[in-house]
Amino acid sequence: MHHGTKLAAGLLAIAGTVGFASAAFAQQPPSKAEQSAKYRQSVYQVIVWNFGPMAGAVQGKAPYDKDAFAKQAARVASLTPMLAEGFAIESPTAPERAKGAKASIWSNKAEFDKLMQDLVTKSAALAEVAKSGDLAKIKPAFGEVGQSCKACHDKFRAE
Ligand code: ASC
Repeated sequence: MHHGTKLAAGLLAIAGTVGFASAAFAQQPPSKAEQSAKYRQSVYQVIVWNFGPMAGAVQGKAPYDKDAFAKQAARVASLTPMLAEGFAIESPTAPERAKGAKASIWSNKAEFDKLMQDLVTKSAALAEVAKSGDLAKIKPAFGEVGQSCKACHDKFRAE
């Protein structure tokens, strides 16, 4: 190989390595807003995972299992107070997602917080009554949680 060619090849290899390294560095860590959105979406996902089977039992589409239902209700009640943290900083959901947080959450935060607190209260009440195994009392308590979900979705969730 010609001396000049060898030098050029070496420089190219170095340039390639530097380019690769800087591309890796250019990969920015997710912003606080992105982390917040991901966090709350994760919590909602775990809530939905546990809420679905309860809905089935209440609607008579699945057998009612007292212990399973009480466990699911307790999980939901422990998760709902975690949601507010995911909305602490302004972070509307990226528009490419099918559903998500509207920007109006942050311009109307007092109303949003009130609806969120209602969910916390109603889900705690459901977890409490679920321990009884008394479906006649569980059904309306479950309905209250569903209404609470819906009230916030109607106002603050983009579809
Ligand atoms: C669900 C679910 C909701 C609520 C809501 C209740 O199972 O995913 O968002 O119930 O539809 O009205």
